[in-house]
Amino acid sequence: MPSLPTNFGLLPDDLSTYATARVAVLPVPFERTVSYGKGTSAGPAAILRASQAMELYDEELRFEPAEMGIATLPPFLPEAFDLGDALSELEEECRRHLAAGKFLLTLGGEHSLSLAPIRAAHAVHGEIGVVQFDAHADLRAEFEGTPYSHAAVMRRVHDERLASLPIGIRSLSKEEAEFAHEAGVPIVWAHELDELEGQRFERLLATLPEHVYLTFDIDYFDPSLVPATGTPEPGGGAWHPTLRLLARLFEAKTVVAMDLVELAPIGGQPASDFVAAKLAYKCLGYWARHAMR
Ligand SMILES: [Mn+2]
Repeated sequence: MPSLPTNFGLLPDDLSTYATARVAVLPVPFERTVSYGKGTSAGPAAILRASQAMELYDEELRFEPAEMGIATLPPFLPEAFDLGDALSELEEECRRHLAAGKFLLTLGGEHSLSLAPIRAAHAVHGEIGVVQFDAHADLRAEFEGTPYSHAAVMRRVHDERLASLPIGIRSLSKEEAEFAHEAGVPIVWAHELDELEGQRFERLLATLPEHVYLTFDIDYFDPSLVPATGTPEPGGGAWHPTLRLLARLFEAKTVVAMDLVELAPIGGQPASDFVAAKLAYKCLGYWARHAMR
């Protein structure tokens, strides 16, 4: 077995030292409430490993995003048994890095963890909106006995009175659909993705505050691109159109932090791991272009 990768992008010391890095990568191999396929706890290590084989030059942006400094933190696993307490531990950890002025990239792990960095970003940056790329609405009041389930994470975000923009949704219950309708959650369904770019996306972005948190569930992508996820759904997003949406999001808004969750690596099929690593690095590049202009 290769040793556990601990450095996103396999960067030299001068680009991966915490004190000077603009970006902090926090691996959170957290898996408590998954419903179907397991394995998201192996997600962060698989993303880090794949990231070490990436080219650091971004041919679209024409610079090396790694030059802004990307420090990878030790994996963080909350200790509390109680899910709410565990999320509080993680929130505290996230808050430290945001307060230190870092752009925080949290690597999951299951989607339930996103509530912690979202709350931390809210505390540190004030009013934020939450952009969610996902196959699932995750708007349940609770699921399998806990309000902190992965299937309820965006309902908790709604409870925090934060504006949200879910993109690529194609799986939800009748109750979630009714809730979204009544609460005015502006869901962009997966079957509408082809018509999203342009005016509709601009109108939706305009409904969000200047500061935005991005939560990216890898099952947003079509399973033909990313089969390695616990609850795959057909009809998801494609690579380049998604990058164009992300580029515009990072250009139009100040994205203060993001997470990438729900990768459940499949042994011998590294393609999904590389999609996740490259997606993270593309987002860091879009962030760098915005932050350094
Ligand atoms: Mn999902």
